[in-house]
Amino acid sequence: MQTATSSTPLVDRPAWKSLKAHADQIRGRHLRDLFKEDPTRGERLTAEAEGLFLDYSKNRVTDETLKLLVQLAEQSKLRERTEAMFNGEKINITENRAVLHVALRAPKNESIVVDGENVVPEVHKVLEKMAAFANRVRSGEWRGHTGKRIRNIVNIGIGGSDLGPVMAYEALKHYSQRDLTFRFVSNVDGTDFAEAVQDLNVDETLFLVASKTFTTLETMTNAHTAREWALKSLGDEKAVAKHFVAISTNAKEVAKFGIDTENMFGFWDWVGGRYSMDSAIGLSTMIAIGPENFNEMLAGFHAMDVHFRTTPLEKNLPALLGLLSIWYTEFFDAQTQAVLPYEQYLKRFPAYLQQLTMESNGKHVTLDGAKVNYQTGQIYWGEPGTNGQHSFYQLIHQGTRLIPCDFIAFYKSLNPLGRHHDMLVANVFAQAEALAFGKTAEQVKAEGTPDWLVPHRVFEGNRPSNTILADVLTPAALGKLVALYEHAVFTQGVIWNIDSFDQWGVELGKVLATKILGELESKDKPKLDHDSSTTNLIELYRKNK
Ligand code: G6Q
Repeated sequence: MQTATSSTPLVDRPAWKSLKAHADQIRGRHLRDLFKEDPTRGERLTAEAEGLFLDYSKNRVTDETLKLLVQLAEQSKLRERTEAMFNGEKINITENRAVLHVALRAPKNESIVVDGENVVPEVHKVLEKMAAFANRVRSGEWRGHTGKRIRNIVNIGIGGSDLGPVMAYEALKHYSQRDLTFRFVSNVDGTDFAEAVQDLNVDETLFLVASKTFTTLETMTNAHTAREWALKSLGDEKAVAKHFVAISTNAKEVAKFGIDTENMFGFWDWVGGRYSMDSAIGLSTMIAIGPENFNEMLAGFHAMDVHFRTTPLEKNLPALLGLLSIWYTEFFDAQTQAVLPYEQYLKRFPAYLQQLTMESNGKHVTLDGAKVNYQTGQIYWGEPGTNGQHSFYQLIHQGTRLIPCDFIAFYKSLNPLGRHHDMLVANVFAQAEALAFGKTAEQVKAEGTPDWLVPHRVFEGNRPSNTILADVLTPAALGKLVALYEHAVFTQGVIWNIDSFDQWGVELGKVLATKILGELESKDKPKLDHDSSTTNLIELYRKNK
């Protein structure tokens, strides 16, 4: 069963037309004036849920904008489509799959039915198996082939089977068991594997081979290299059972690799790679922080799921974030969105979001296969503050492009050291303020700046940002933050009427290189039938390799 999507093309929906006309007025207005006209704006244009506070007042919007954006969401059937997702309908239409990352964090007593079966008990069964295993590794009960306790965990995976685990490990390092070392190998570049294991003792190393399909070239190549590396020292094939576990949906391939399917942690086709950090793909996270913290993280995700599903759109954090990015993408020609966490532990968060957002919404046709006549898929990027301030912020402040920013900060630091945290947070507020209000020529002149230098020192301002604040970076807070963006991406995808859950571009990459690999490796140099550039590059490589 498919819940109806909006049958009216996006640009024909009444709210879209109204927004278009409205944007023509708003473009000429400065945030300085919007704030002057309404002294309560900074308190009013905020929303709070589950301990996340969102200040969206420094956006180029008025109450009318928000009203129209909410109407657009309604006319795009955001509510209906949200229900369809939560109810397990096959909303990933090009792969004919349900999209149920929300089931991965559903409490035990909930029921979510896919193809006639409640999937929640299955989810909890795997979580329990993961917890038992994680506890055995953490306590030292799980031993390697030579009887030594495991001290190193190496996750081998790529894309969705890597970015979530790395991001979560870094984000929650504070809560991790410090006598365990974690490494993440993703790239098919041999350097990644070589560097990851060069100082590790094989007796004490456990590999988690994380691959939904268990056929991904990079992961399987790294996994085989790991197997050779381990067996070179350990000798005995039996060692594989002690030093390798698999996280996959493909039991057949796992067995073929030589991993006992007893040591396999499963998940399901309704978990997309980039939405899989709460599934068994999160095993490295669970080993690092322990099952209790992992469950706290899941509870954080779930709290945001409930908020998204039940809160009116005007106060709905993910919906607001998603709608604001639609506003800038469609009506202000914004190409990119900066994500700027002022929290060192979130250093991999922008990279994680890049996949989540761009793989989901980088699509050129609607659900019906018609070419879109509007922009989709903003480019997400960013670095933690304050580092970014000393590099690319210049362009955000004084360049010619409009780059909406999401600032993320916490009231408390996990490492309170002298004045560090106040300084860090002072920078968040100062940056958002400077972006919004800028500095006029009069202000620059009044500082005694010579006339010729004035234009260079003027900041136009009127550059939008959101500020997201939370108490402290806990596992639950991380869960809420990730779910916030997951549902913001969903909101965007619904408005754009695209399939946010397939990834044919990634699939293409998985097969493209195979043919050329054969041509690079073949001794008898087969005849090439590529374009002249590719042919030339292949020949150069063959000659010089
Ligand atoms: C995510 C994508 C992609 C995928 C990787 C790894 O949504 O589908 O990034 O996660 O290509 O795939 P496997 O887990 O199957 O190895």
